[in-house]
Amino acid sequence: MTYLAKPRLHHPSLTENKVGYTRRDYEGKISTLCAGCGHDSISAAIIQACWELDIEPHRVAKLSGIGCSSKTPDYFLGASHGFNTVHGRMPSVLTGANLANRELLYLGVSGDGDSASIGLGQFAHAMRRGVNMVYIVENNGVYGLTKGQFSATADQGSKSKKGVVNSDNPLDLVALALQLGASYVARGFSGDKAQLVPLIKGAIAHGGAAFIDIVSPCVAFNNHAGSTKSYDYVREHNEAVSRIDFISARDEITTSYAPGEVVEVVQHDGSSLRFRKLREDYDPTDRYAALSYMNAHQARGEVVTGLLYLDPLATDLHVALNTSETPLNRLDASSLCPGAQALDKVNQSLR
Ligand SMILES: Cc1ncc(C[n+]2csc(CCOP(=O)(O)OP(=O)(O)O)c2C)c(N)n1
Ligand code: SF4
Ligand SMILES: [Mg+2]
Repeated sequence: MTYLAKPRLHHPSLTENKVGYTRRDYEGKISTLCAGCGHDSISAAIIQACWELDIEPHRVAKLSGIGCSSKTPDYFLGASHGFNTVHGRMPSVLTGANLANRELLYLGVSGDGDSASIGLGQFAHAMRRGVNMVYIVENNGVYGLTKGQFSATADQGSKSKKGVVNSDNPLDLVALALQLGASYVARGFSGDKAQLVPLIKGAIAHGGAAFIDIVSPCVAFNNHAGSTKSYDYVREHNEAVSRIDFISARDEITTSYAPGEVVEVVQHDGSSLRFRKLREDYDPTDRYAALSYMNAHQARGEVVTGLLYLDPLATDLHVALNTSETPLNRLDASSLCPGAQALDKVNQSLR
């Protein structure tokens, strides 16, 4: 059941994007997740974002840990590079791969158990180092794969399916990502594809550590009354700060806006994000204001979604380490190991 391949037949009339691929070319195997699982909607949003951005599938590396969420890279971008790592260890494997080959687009897919429990240290260091990646947490508040134990992101006072009340304080990965220096921080909802697709596109175009926490209900273990990660709860308490339109550097601008209706932020690659403010008092370029806005609204039980923070001029780990422009995996042996004389010179400079 786990490895059902999809038929490769494509209808001849399917629309191709600018690099000659149809949307089906961005799909993967048939999902074996529960029908209605939020994670499948996130896979669909990733497929749509990559197709619309004209990304060649072989330019993407998908990495994940362990969990239902971490299984999903098998269900999208079947022609991309993939690495299903150990539970909670995706960030360090992604960091290593990124350092070896800076030319791929790195997509880390994880769960709240994978990133907020066993992988919390790894999550923190990837964020603070500014690894150029899109890091997605498919957050359902439970360990879905191991049958529904509360995870570290479950809200205090929320109830399990069997009525047990969670007494622990929750850990908020968005707040942590903001504190740790991530330069693109968003929260989405798997049930709101119109919001999710531009959030993912903006993260792909971003040139630093991009983090998206996506509330993704687990229909098997955490979609009942009393859960704060259920479809009903999130729909009723969703407090979207903005609607964003993503415009790639090549797109022709066809829509016009009345002055003051949108705020436009241009990223380093020439793409731009246009924010239609839904909350007048929200400033997505102020990290600390974002944190206090979120804390205040979450204390009232609201789920704050949208692009919460963006540093359009962010740089990444390669800039910090001054690595070579040529990916390390393409340097020849003499460049990688320049010999004893070069080593002596380095040692001399440190004396
Ligand atoms: C080292 C290790 N410890 C524990 C497990 C058992 N385990 C597998 S998945 C999982 C939690 C997954 O939860 P989450 O990341 O939230 O993913 P979900 O299934 O909810 O999408 C655990 C504890 C494991 N596979 N490896
Ligand atoms: S157990 Fe939950 S998280 Fe796992 S596939 Fe089913 S609904 Fe999704
Ligand atoms: Mg989970």
